[in-house]
Amino acid sequence: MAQRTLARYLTEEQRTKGLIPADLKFLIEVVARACQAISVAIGKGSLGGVLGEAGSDNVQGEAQKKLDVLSNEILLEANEWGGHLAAMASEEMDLPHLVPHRFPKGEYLLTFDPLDGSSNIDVNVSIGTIFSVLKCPEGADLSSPEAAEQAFLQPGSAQVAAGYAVYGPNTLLVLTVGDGVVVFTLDREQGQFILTQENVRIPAETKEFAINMSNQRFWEAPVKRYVDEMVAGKTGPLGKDYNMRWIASMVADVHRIMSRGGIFMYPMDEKVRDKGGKLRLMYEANPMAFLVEQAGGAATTGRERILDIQPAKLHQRVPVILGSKVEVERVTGYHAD
Ligand code: AHM
Ligand code: MG
Repeated sequence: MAQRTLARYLTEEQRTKGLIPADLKFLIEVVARACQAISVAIGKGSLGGVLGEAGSDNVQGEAQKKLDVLSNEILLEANEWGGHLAAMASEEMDLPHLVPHRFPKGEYLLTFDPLDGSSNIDVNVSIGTIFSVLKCPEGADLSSPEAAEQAFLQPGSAQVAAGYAVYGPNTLLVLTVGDGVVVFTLDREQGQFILTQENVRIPAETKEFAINMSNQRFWEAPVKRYVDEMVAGKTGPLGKDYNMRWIASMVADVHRIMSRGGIFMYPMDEKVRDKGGKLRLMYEANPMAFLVEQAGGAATTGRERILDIQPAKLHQRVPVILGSKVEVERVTGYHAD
């Protein structure tokens, strides 16, 4: 059977289900091309002179790597001329990026973490790009970057598409337009993303958890209890042995869960309490929560469904617990106890 490229998949989805208007199709293809360019830059590593520090800090006060900055530029440049976007926002930029006046404006808003897993960039461990697409509200004030922030402050349930690219041994694009989750693999010779998995399902039960155990002493009681119970194994209250994995790239950890189940937690802890959590709502938690729910999993802060949160600011942080439904519901239940 003929290979289904990303373009063909999007065209056929629109034809049969009417879910992907032309502008959204174009947007997803542009983001995918940008991810291809990022994949090429990452693939060159030291030979391309792209590793190491950029010498600057982002709005969150984190040191930027050269590849953080480069990936951000690739996504901005790819997306600003096509007429499909009203504005973009990124982990690496304080304020939204408006489409320059010389280009037409479209009806979508795009947010992204251009290169997630910063601590893994220079050590050749999987990293990724995360993105989320919203509709720009009618009459939104886009007169300045400051004013435009308001247009982005929509709950994750309003997302029309979300996805991530994972740059690992393979480069994959994992996508949802609200009709399940599909996976494309980059064919490096052809320069095309090819559909390699449809109808991704996260098993409801799991024996694998992902959490940064070095934060244990800072966790809240419900998470402490849950991890203690998992570590207690077969003879503990959960009655089974668990395995632990922590890559410290959310994209890679979530992709493992997409592939074989598991639970991922960056919960509230005393170190991050004044910031609201570690991970960012708009371009990390929301797109991942949308994907995970579309694959039959669940995503909460421990106290509420992530997709229900009404954001108060662009760079808002939240606690994140996501993955296999039974386990996410268990630890969310412990928060309610
Ligand atoms: P980043 O956006 O600066 O890369 O930070 C987000 C990353 C996630 O990918 C990952 O889950 C987490 O931070 C790792 O945190 P830690 O370094 O505490 O293990
Ligand atoms: Mg990130």
